[in-house]
Amino acid sequence: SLQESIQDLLNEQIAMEAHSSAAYLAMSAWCNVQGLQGAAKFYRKQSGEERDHMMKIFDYMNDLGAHPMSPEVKNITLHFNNLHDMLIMALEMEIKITENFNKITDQCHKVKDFQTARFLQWYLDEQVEEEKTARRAIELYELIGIEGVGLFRIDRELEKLIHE
Ligand code: OFO
Repeated sequence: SLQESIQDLLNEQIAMEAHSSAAYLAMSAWCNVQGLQGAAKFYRKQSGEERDHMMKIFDYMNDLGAHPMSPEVKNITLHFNNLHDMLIMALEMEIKITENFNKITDQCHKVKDFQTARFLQWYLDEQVEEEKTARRAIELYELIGIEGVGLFRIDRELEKLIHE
C-alpha cells in the first residue's frame, strides 16, 4: 500500500505529466501552423511519451490499491513568439519535472517507501535524456541560426531528435 503523502505527490506528478503531454501537443500544433513539420512530428511524439509516463504512474498506483486521479489540464500555451522561445519553454518544463521527481524521491526516503523510490528511478534516468534532448534542440537552433534557409534546416534537425 501507499502512504498518503506519497499518493498525493504521485497524483501531483500525474497532473504534471498530463500537463506536459498537452503542452507538447500544443507545441506540435503550433509548429505545424508555422510549416515546421519536422519539429511538429518530434513534439507529437514527445506528447505521446508524456502520456505514457502518466499511465505508468497510474498503473503503479492501481497495482498498490491506491487511487490515481485523472487530472484536469489547464494553462496550456498555444501561441509562441518564435521557435526559440518554444524550445526554451520545453527545456524549462523538463527541468521542473526533474525537480518534482527529486522532491518525491526525497519524501520516499523520509517515509521509507523504498519501493516507490525504486519505481521513480526509471523517471530520474529518463529525465537525464529528456533534458539532454531539450538542450540539444536549443543548441541546434543557435548553431544553425535562422538566416537564409536556417529555419528549414533546424526543422530537419529537430525531426531527427525523434531517434535520440
Ligand atoms: Fe518529459 O517527462 Fe515525463 O516524466
